[in-house]
Amino acid sequence: MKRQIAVVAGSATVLGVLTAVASTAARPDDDPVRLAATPEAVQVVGLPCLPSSFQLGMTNIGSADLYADVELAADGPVVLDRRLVSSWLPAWEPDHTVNARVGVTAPRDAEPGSYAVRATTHGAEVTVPVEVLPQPPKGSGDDLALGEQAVASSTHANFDVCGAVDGNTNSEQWDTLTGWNDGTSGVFPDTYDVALAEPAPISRVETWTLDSTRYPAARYGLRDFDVQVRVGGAWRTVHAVRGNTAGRVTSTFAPVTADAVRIVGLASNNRDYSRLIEVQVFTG
Ligand SMILES: [Ca+2]
Repeated sequence: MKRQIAVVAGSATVLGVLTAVASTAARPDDDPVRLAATPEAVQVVGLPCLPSSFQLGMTNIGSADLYADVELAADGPVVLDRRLVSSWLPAWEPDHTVNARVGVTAPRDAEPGSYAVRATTHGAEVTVPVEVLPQPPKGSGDDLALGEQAVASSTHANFDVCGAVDGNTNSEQWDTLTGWNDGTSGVFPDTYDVALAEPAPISRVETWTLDSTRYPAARYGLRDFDVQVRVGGAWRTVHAVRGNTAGRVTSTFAPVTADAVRIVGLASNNRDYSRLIEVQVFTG
């Protein structure tokens, strides 16, 4: 006991000392919780709609049920969507891992580099390396919508509103959260907005609706929709698409300086949902 007190004596506060001593006294040294992360390392880009995550795995390898509090901390510019994961961990046999999703983001001005997330509980710790990647180019010929903040009138529970700005246009991967599906079956219009990082003289929008082998656009894609741009806070239609059966629709128009783009879904070919696999915005 003397040695334990000596170890924590360097703590900055009296509260810290009391907490440390209390927890040391209450728990055995060999706390039977094991922590793991899947994947073991994470990459993140400092854009609002390119979220990363890992699954925190908590395993009780002991013979008694327990309640675990796992504290999470990130260094550098890395931001976590939770600081604490609490879970009841029954002493299942064989050992059973309980997983909790931890969202990882970085601000737009984050310095690219190597950082880490640490998850700790009594007697166990796991470190998750986090690589903050450089920003993708957003110049002429680049997709200005990539990773930017998307907002929709509604989003089906099985989808992520960011799926249609994640850079993936492959409809065959529709079920991997790379598409957006509205949440109001049979009710139109639906809107999907992307806010650009800054106003830009845009002249082309590529709208990718669902078009896979199993779900062809002619049966499941957006049939009627308006492409709009936001100028001075007002939405302006730059292309009215009607009777579409293609997976990709290119809208070109005279350059207009706008700070957001909206797809207004008016009807789909099977009359239930608006579905987008990607929305891309270009200045040229
Ligand atoms: Ca996508």
